[in-house]
Amino acid sequence: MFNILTRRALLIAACLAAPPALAHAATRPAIKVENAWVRAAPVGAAAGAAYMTLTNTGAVADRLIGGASTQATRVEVHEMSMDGGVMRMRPVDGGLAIPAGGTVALKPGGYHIMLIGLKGPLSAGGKLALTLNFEKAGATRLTLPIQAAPK
Ligand SMILES: [Cu+2]
Repeated sequence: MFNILTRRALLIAACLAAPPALAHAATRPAIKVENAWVRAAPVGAAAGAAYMTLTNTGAVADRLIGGASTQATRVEVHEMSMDGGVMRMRPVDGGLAIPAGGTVALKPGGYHIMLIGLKGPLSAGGKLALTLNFEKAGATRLTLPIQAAPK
């Protein structure tokens, strides 16, 4: 009798422990970064751009709100758009939304990470350390290959 009760108590304890763990996982977005690269920039270039594919594998929407790099003064999330027949770029207002389960591509001619105030050239074959800041997922540290053209 004592044994059965103990076993039941252990089962109940195991069941009670499970839901909070699941709930915690569901409220945290998880961002997967793929195909990340930085476009090579020559000596004297003021700015550079980084591209990648971001997938939110979590159940909650998130936003890419900015970043940082030791190789640039400022890191911003930009978008390209046509303005009176002229291609312009500007910071994305309020950050780049990444819906739960969604994928957002940052690519030439569209969204990109702008590296402003380069502290040196971005040489093809080299690497760039970049931290991306997400509103909910927090900071993600990346090391991106520097390339002359898309993979
Ligand atoms: Cu830009």
